[in-house]
Amino acid sequence: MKEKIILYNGPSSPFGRKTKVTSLIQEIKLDEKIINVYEADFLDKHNPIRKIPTLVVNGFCIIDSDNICLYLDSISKKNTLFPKENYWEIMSNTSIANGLMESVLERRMETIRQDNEKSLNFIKKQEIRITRTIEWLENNWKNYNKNYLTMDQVAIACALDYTIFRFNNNWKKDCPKLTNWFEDFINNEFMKSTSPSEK
Ligand SMILES: N[C@@H](CCC(=O)N[C@@H](CS)C(=O)NCC(=O)O)C(=O)O
Repeated sequence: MKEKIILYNGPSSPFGRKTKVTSLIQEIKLDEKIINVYEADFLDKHNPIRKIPTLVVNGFCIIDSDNICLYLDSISKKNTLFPKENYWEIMSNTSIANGLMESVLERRMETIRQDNEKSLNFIKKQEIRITRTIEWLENNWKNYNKNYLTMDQVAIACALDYTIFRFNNNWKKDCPKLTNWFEDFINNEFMKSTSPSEK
């Protein structure tokens, strides 16, 4: 049976972008619906956590960007983004990128709270984690094979671009290896066509 795949996504979610990019690289056709997750009551019946991305395949729901990427990869005929060789390194680096996305998102959500609800300590904590994580990526950088895409590269690029979108690009001046790689990687069509936007 041909799968009917719906991807509920947002205009700027880095987690959602990771899944959309995976579908483009793995040439999986899906119906992407850009929604406002904060008003998406209908999503609760599929995903009680009510987060994007959420994937619905013939009515069956797949939650969490990592699971969605694994699923899309598993039904593709293209080279896997999760090769057995280096599998755990790829998974671990992907989790580091996810953590960076999470910190940038948490920081952003806190900064837009009203002044009497905002915690400057919390914002500071996220900023320290963001800086430490990007520094770690620079210090542990390995040269990726340009001709073999892996999931961690997609996740790191989405996380860094989201950092620029919601925080700043100060990291570029201190991270030459990461910057060189990133500037090249974002020129891929699957990155250009999925840039985050406000709406
Ligand atoms: N671990 C989840 C995180 C997804 C996530 O945090 N999504 C955010 C948007 S970027 C969301 O839906 N937030 C809605 C909310 O917190 O109410 C994943 O990897 O899919």
